Amino acid sequence: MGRTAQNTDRAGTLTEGPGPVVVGILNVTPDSFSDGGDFLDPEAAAEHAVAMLDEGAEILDLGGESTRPGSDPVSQEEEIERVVPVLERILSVRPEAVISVDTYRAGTATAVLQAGARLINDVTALLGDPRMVSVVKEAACPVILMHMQGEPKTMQEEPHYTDVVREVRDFLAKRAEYAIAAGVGPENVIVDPGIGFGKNLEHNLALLRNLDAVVDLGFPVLIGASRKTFIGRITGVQEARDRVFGTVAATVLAYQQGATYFRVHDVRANREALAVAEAVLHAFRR
Ligand code: HH2
Repeated sequence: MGRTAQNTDRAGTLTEGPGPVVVGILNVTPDSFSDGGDFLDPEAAAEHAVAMLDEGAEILDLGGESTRPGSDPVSQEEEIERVVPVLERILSVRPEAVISVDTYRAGTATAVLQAGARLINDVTALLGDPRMVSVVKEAACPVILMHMQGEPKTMQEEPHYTDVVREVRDFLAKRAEYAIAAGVGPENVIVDPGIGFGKNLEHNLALLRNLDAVVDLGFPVLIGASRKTFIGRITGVQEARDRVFGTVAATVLAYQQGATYFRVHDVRANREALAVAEAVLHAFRR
């Protein structure tokens, strides 16, 4: 998955590895925190998807249920009804599009994989539905395992850690071990520290500053910082859709520390920033 390029390790040595991969976000929901309601109509959603592909998104991540703080779950039927028509429409115009679906429900995952999705993004790291692990194993598809403390409804009320970096890293190591023991190919595991999922500003910053602890697990790392509240807290930008500059800073710093996948709303801005970061990091270092 993704392009092959030369990466620079922390000692500045050139090594073979995947180039940065931009994952464009498409929320087919009425209540997502920054684009809720924008893409409920399958035609509008597919149009936005194609625009993101043209701007350089290598993967599209479709979501049919918001996981923003305070959000309520939807039924599996509703989730499938929201996502599958959009997925089919995108693939009818761009059959080569690589589509991931943001779901923790095995039934939804089965339906979307059948409809042509190629990755599953599980914000519960396979804890939300005991049948999910066999679905991704059978499909032999990549799965994103994300860390979250608590659940979306209440996760931001009082997040608490003794050592957030160690706890998140240990959780991801255990979930990857569980997936692999159940038959998921190690090459199909992607891990994600879950920026903003049961984490306050200090927790998010600690994770972004010490991302090497997660990178060192040896799995590709995905970062989802796009337009999130912590960026608004730092920059003072209230409107989520205006947080693009702060998002780009988080993307570039995470890339420099070894993250590979960047789940973002603003594809062009992040793609261009990553191209410059990649060029600088691959330049000859004396
Ligand atoms: N963040 C969101 C949703 N899904 N998945 C992964 N793997 N990592 C993330 O950081 C992540 C995610 C929340 O952002 P968004 O999709 O924009 O909003 P909402 O959950 O309100 O639909």
